[in-house]
Amino acid sequence: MKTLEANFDGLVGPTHNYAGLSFGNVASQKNEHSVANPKAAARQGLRKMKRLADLGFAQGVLPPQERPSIRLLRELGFSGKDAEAIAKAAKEAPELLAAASSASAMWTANAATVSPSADTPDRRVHFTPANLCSKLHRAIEHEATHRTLGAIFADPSHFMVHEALPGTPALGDEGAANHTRFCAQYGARGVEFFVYGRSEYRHGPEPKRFPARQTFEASRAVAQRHGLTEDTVVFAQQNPEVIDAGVFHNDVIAVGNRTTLFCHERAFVERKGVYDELRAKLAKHDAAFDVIEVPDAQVSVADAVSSYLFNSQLLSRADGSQILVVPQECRENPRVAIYLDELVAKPGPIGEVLTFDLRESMKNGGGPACLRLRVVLDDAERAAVAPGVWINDALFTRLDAWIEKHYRDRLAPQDLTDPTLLVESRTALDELTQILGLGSLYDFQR
Ligand code: SUG
Repeated sequence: MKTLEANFDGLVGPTHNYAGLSFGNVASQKNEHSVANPKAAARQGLRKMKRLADLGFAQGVLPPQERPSIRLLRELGFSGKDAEAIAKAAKEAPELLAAASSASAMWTANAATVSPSADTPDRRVHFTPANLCSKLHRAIEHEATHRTLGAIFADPSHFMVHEALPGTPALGDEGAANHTRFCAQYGARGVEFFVYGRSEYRHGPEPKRFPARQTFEASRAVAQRHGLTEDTVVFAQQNPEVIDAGVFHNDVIAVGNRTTLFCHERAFVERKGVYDELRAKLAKHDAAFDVIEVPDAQVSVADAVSSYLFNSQLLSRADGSQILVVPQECRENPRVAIYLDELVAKPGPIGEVLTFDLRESMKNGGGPACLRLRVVLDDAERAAVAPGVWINDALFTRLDAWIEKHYRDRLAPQDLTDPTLLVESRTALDELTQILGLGSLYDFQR
């Protein structure tokens, strides 16, 4: 039996735009009102998927959500026909129309937290969709995410898709962006590492400028639901100072895979204690643990935030060596570029760096790691996944043609007021569910 890590990337939706919706996410705020290119965004993401599939990694795709969300507009009191609701929102509250139109479900690291069957008591893969309750445009994702995951991971003998946690500040949950699993082999029992930004009830340090989106209470609840035992979990607090510097998710400052944690030295509160606990718990499962800690003197937190060095994917090749998948911005920052050259030159677990142009997503604060949800699967589980979502040559070609046919190459903030965008988006998504073989997934199809 071969157990491996599959990556499910979000396909960028037709309404990809820059609306400055994410306070605390430096890129999102900096690029507010700039003109987006949804076609290029979707292509960039699809090319990453194709390249990784070509290299032999198990690569799946998760479909975009329906946007603009007419459901949200109606909940907010904009009534009438679809076009009327859009027109009213455009006039009275353009910021709410922007929230209803965001393509943010592309960042599937925030779709859910996933625990592999090797860690869970019922030997099923557990998913908890993230409530994303700290931002309105993201808080509307989890219901559709639940439906999508339910359609792809449908077999109840292998998969358990929970409901999201209640969407309230005490239980703010941002999914896998704040969760990492360490293990000797993917199929062996591992240690799941939950990183939170603040605690609602236990007094502790908190950021002063930007919000901490993930709470300890949410992380603990997810671990509890998935049935993870004490020796399988480690909770750690993110350094509030780095949240205030723009690290709105832990995956902007740390990434882990198998027995390696690659992180900035300022990532965590009481870092030594965190590393020691991870090492001790992994040792109980006969697994080693290595930390590659990047010193502030070499790469500052500001450099990490602008280059997204740590929003990289750390992937294990069949021979056990690891490759680091980084955005092009890492090559454009001289200090980060030098660091990466030195990293691969010296002996250690990371032997190669692969660079991708993901500029459209990056301008909203979404790098390679944001775009993917990791799901560890054994042979039987892999066989139980809806077959149409795996990226191969044929699916790549179909999706590429689908993007070409349906996507605009320019979307400015004012374009969100155009009611034909809804019609275009629905037409595209209707065709997509046929391509992916997922049945009627969207509200408008039901
Ligand atoms: O939640 N950006 C997303 C980026 C998510 C990145 N994900 C991870 N780090 N895993 C966010 O802040 C910006 C949308 C806008 O401003 O139009 C946005 O939602």
